[in-house]
Amino acid sequence: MKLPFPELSADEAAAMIQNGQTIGFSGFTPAGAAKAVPKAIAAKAEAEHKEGRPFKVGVVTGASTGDSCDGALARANAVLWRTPYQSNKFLREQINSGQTKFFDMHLSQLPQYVRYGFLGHFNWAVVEACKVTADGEITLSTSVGASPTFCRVADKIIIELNEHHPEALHGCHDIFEQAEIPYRREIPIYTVKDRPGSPVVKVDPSKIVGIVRTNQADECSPFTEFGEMIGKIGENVAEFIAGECKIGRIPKEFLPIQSGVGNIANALLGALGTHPDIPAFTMYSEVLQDSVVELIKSGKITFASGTSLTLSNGPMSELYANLDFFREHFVLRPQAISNNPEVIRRLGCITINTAIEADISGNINSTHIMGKNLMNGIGGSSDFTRSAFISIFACPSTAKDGKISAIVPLCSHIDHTEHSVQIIVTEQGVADLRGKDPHERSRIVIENCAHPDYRDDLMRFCNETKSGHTPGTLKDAFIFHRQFLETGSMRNIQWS
Ligand code: 0RQ
Repeated sequence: MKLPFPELSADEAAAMIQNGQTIGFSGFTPAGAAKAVPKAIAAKAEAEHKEGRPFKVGVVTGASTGDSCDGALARANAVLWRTPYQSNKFLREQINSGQTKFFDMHLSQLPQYVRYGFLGHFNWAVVEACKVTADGEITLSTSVGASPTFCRVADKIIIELNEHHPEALHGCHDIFEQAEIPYRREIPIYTVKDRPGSPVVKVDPSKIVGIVRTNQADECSPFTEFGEMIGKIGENVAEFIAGECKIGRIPKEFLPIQSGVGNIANALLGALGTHPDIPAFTMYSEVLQDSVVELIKSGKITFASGTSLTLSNGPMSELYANLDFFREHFVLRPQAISNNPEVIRRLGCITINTAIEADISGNINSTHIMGKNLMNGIGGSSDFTRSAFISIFACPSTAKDGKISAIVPLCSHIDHTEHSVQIIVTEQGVADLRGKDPHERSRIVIENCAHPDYRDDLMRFCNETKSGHTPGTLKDAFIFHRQFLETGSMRNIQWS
């Protein structure tokens, strides 16, 4: 159908964007991320830089994006500032070398920051869609993220109309935006399936300055086969949850699961799906990864609510080929709703996220390496953890061929404090921290989760002093990290 909006090439769209402007791009992970326009903006930046002119833009998205957005823009040195999350190698280098300003944010809060002007003026919203109507009804593609908010606040909207995504995705989204503060009521979601919103983002059509037609799959990589270590972590998480059901601490109806991003999270969900004592379950999560498709097919997941379908090509093709079946089993919501603490607390979610390191008090570092360099960002992990019914963090007990202990005296950066973290799981076992004081916690974490190579040194740290509410001393709190930075290994701590 002929639309009343100008058809633009990606280069024509990029030509309208000026140095220093702020752009809200669609995308939550590579799912539904804008692809053609950011690539063209990167090419424009390179051309401008060649001419000796400055060109950088503020880049805001739902979460991370694909290589055509974060990768291309970072390689072109075109990112002035970036929030709320990223996972791109090139952008990470730019951030850690100080060339790009990045601030880490809770994903549920981003839309409100944008809506109330905390991040300044938004010139552009560039959003991927599978359908748009003349009166400004946009059916998004594989993610919702913060796109409704970008469209609401931005001066102008460019739509990447991606034919790769079927128009039949219409009806798979539930776009609910809260009323203005202070006139808000509760969010009317009482079960994971509830849909208080609309299937489309409604915008003033006069703001749509052009349509860029594309035909490109999301840039989501398939997961690698996971090894014995991750398999064991999955088993430990599943056994723990099954045990909680048996004791009756999880109600017999079971509770919605949230699971984080990456290989480990994908594998953990798979382990829950195959455990004989865990009943069929629902998800109230943000990222729906490959294992969700398999588990919906097998009937182990009965319904999944998220903000993105982060699927590699195989599972995505399967979902599209059987959309009539799958549409009954999932919904995509704005990240302000998928990650909303009010709903997470009400539904009683069991949350499972991945840690970079955990300390003996139960604090978690999800974002920074050796207290300095950013890995990805906090993402939605805290939105879920802080409001969870049961909050779980999982990771291997060591990293970098065993030279790093993931269990340390004190985390080198803290994203989730001991107050929010209930359960820590490694391949070694499970530390249940509920109702324990700091001295008890430290012993449980060391005995159940630390790798045997590191237990004696961790225990020595605890035994340095018995006084005070927490074990150990400030003097040696970073002795593991200091030794790694000096020698390349945390093994056999040289106590001074
Ligand atoms: O390094 O890439 O050089 O090999 O960190 O670690 O073990 O591959 O784990 O891919 O599952 O990611 C926490 C980063 C885990 C992720 C994190 C090194 C390790 C490797 C990656 P290499 P793995 P994963 C909601 C949930 C925050 C956001 C979140 C994350 C690399 O899960 O970003 O939870 N979470 N969102 O070698 C030094 C240590 C290390 C270490 C691991 N202790 N010291 N390096 N590594 N532990 C979803 C969203 O919000 C979108």
